[in-house]
Amino acid sequence: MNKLKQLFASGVALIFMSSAAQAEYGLNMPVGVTETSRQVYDLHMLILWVCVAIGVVVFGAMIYSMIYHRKSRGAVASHFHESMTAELVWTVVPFIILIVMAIPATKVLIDMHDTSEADMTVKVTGYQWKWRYEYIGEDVSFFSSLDAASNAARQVGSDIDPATVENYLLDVDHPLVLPVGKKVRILLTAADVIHAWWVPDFGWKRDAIPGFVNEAWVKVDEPGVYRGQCAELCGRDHGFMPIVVVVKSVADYEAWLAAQKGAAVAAKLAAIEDLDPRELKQKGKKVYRANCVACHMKKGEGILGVFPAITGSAVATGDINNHINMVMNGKAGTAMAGFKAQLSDVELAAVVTYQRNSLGNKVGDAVQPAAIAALR
Ligand code: HEC
Ligand SMILES: [Cu+2]
Repeated sequence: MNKLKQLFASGVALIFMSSAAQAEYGLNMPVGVTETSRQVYDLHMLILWVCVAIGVVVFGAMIYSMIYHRKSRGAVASHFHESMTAELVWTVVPFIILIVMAIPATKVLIDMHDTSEADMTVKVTGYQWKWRYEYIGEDVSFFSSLDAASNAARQVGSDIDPATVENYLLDVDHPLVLPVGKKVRILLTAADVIHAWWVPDFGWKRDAIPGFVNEAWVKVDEPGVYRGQCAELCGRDHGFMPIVVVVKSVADYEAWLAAQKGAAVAAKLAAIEDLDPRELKQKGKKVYRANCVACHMKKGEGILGVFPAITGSAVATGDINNHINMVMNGKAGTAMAGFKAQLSDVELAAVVTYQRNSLGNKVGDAVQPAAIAALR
């Protein structure tokens, strides 16, 4: 009994004390920032009130009967077996109610799925555990991972208090950027397991399934920052692949897009240049922290029996070509995915060099971005 009381008390405390967290929770669903999300909200309210009306009628009749026709008052149950009228009424009335609800619901669903006449298309691919955004026809694409501050605070044994991290677990390094007021068609797929792309303010959620392409669209009315998360249990770090969409004015969006294209060209140029091994190692550490620690762990110790250690690994201290091949192409049938598509030439060269000369390894060699480019 005492245990139960304790449990109840802590539950109540949770509800009332965490006022900061509470501010995020409303009782109702959010109205959102798109026409679709408003339609969904209106539909939700309509159905809610239909349910309330049905509830009032049904429970009203029940409670009335229980009070005024109870046995102690001498009430005798009436018998109306096989009453044609009753059968008709309780078949036809719910049927009509269902039709009345289905008409607006179908209309909203059709609107939601109508991706025609879009102004632009973005392809979204789910990875364990990050998102990739490709601006179709623009030659701009990038990965979007959990931001460094959240990532550091979430590690086991980290001495950073998550409460001090702004937008903890809800921030990314590279947000999806969209123009305001444009209809954006979104194509969804995944590269490993099933993920789901969900931004509550947009009013929909869609699965990202390997081998399939799902479609959706969004047209945001207000510039702003909208946050969401992967909504499909997709493995160990499922809770660490947030979504951030930054909606900008059309002019700001165009400027951003142009800057991205410039950065892509700069990255290609950088890949031609040879880098100092020290610089490679420094860059490699960042790449490792962002892409490899989840499995191989911060100090390269791995997880015994699950993910091999990098420290002293035969691959990371052996033939460099073998090592490069492992990182670029992964190993089929294991959790070691190929990073060829995810990382640039510089990043791949950096992370391989880092693994060979850090995390307890001291091979002393390095690989240059140009060598990686030649292997593509
Ligand atoms: C999702 C988990 C996961 C992530 C993330 C991951 N790896 Fe691996 N890695 C594995 C597994 C599992 C193996 C063992 C594959 C096998 O069975 O040979 C492996 C093996 C390796 C090996 C060979 C180690 C050995 O001695 O067998 C290297 C090198 C390596 N990974 C590098 C990387 C790099 C570099 C990154 C980041 C860019 C990375 N890995 C990210 C799971 C992962
Ligand atoms: Cu996911």
